[in-house]
Amino acid sequence: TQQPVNVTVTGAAGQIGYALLFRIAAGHLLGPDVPVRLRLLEVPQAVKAAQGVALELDDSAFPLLAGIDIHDDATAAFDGANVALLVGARPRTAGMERGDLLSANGGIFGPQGAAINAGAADDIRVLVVGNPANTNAYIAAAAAPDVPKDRFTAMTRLDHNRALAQLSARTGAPVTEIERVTIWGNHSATQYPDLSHATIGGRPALEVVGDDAWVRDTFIPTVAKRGAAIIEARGASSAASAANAALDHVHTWVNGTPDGDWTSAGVVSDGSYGVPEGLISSFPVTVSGGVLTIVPGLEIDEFSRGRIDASVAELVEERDAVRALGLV
Ligand code: NAX
Repeated sequence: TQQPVNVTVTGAAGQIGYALLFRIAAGHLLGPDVPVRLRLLEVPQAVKAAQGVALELDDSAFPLLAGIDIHDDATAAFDGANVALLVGARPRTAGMERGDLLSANGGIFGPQGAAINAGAADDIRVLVVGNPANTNAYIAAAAAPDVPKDRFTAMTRLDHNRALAQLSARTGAPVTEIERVTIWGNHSATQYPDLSHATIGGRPALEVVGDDAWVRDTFIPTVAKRGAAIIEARGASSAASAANAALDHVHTWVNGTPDGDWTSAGVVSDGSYGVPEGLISSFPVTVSGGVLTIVPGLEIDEFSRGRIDASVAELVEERDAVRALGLV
């Protein structure tokens, strides 16, 4: 029988944590044959709530769940971790300046990166969900000099899935027929959901849609502002869909992308598509043998160029701000 895979989840007592942990334990992260040991990291004041979640995990009698440890110390929580889902973050509160937000998160993701560097397993894969996700991943990677940079990723899979869903609703095509949708840039309102390479049943998606104005004026803003629409409707931010996207991200990272298709993920830039090297930006990526590769050589038209550049400019600003604050 296989050794359990150690999965560390931060922010375990939060709302995404509550939607995520039960599905990990049910095998939706790594598959139905892989036992998992959950390592929950929380701030001290939320440890009791995390213990409550652990009681419910116990009560689910998941056959694949090999154990649960609860920590308020990052070094212990990441020791031996194979997969790390960094969900807990400092949210922006009213009146908070960007510098304060980045500083507060630097104080979380710097030490967590250092703890990953110190003790995670050699095959560690890190997904940052907590916002600002791209820059938090950048900070964590910078604090982990001994871990290959390509093991740090930021989540744009929720945006990718939202794009699939919007395109499916518009065209009536099932999501399974839609391929090669891309989210570029930052996981923020500046992101660029790009249909210019997408296909539906093998046909160019833009041809099937046949309405550039819809793409520009409805599709792109609907995907980019979906988070706000969920808050407006639900009175709380996306949780189950975010958890689902985190599972999809890691599942794809481990199991690969289907032939001919790709996914979207925030990965360290190699300078492709004019994105400055080292930034964690969303790209179209394929996965084979557990390795993420930015899809090379796509043609970028003028509209796409402007949208990618605008989102990447925001990432550059965030990077410069965390540098100026001495966080990296
Ligand atoms: P919650 O506020 O419900 O939960 C966050 C949890 O993190 C809390 O229990 C808190 O105690 C914990 N936490 C804070 N600092 C911590 C630390 N240093 N170590 C360990 N735990 C810590 O937020 P939730 O709705 O679960 O969202 C979590 C994060 O995901 C937020 O930053 C949110 O903005 C981000 N999201 C990112 C998405 C993405 O697509 N990348 C989409 C969903 C979500 O908005």
